[in-house]
Amino acid sequence: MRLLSLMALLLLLPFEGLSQSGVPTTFLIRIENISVENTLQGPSGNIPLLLAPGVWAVHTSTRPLFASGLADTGAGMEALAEDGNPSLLSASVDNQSGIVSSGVFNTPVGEAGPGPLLPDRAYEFVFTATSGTKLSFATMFVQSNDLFYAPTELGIALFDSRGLPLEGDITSLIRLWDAGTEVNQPPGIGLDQAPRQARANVGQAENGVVRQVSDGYSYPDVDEVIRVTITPQ
Ligand SMILES: [Ca+2]
Ligand SMILES: [Ca+2]
Repeated sequence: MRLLSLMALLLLLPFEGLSQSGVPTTFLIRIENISVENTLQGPSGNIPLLLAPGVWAVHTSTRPLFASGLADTGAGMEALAEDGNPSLLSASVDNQSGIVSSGVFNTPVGEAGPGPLLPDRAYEFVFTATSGTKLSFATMFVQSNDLFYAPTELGIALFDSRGLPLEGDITSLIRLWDAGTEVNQPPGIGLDQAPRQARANVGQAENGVVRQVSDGYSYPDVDEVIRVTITPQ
C-alpha cells in the first residue's frame, strides 16, 4: 500500500510541476530614455537622443521581429527603424505563428497620446505570459537612418528553468541594431535621418543585412540611452 502511494506521488510530481509553471504571470515592462544633454555630441554641440514608438511580442517562435545576418524581410522593420513607425511591423507580427500576444508601445507615461520618447520619459506596457515564452521588442534610435534597440533576435526568456518569472533591470540584454535598409550618416547630423528627413522613407538604400551597428561612427553605450526593467505584478 505504501509502495503504491509512493508510486502515485512520483507519477503526480511532474504534473504538479507543469501546472505550477503554467500559471500566467502579468509583467510590466518599462522602457526609459535615460540620455542626458551631452550623451551624444556633434561638431555643433549636444545632440538630443529620442526613442520612438515600438513593437513588442511575447512568443514561442525564435525570430519574431528580425533575423540577424539576413536582409530585412519587408515585414515592417524598415518603417520602424527608419521612421519610428511601428504600425506595419505590428500588423505583420500579429499574423505570425508562434506569437502569444503582441502590441505597440507609443504613449509616454503621463502623456495623453502617442509620441516620441524624450529624455526622462518612459514607455510602459503590460502583458500576461506563461513559462516557455520569450519577450521581444524594438524601438528606433532617433536620430539615425535605420538603427533600433532590441534584445537579440531570439528574445528574452520570461521564466527561468524553475518557472520563476524574470525580474529587474534587463538593459544588459539590449543591443543597438542596424536594419541594413538605409545607408548610415553621422548620428544626429545626417539629413536623411528622422526627424530632419524631408519625409518618411527618404535616404540611400543600403541593401544590407540586419546586424549590430558597426559603421565607424561613435555611439553612446546602450545603457547611457535606454533602461529597460521588467516587473512581475
Ligand atoms: Ca543602415
Ligand atoms: Ca531616412
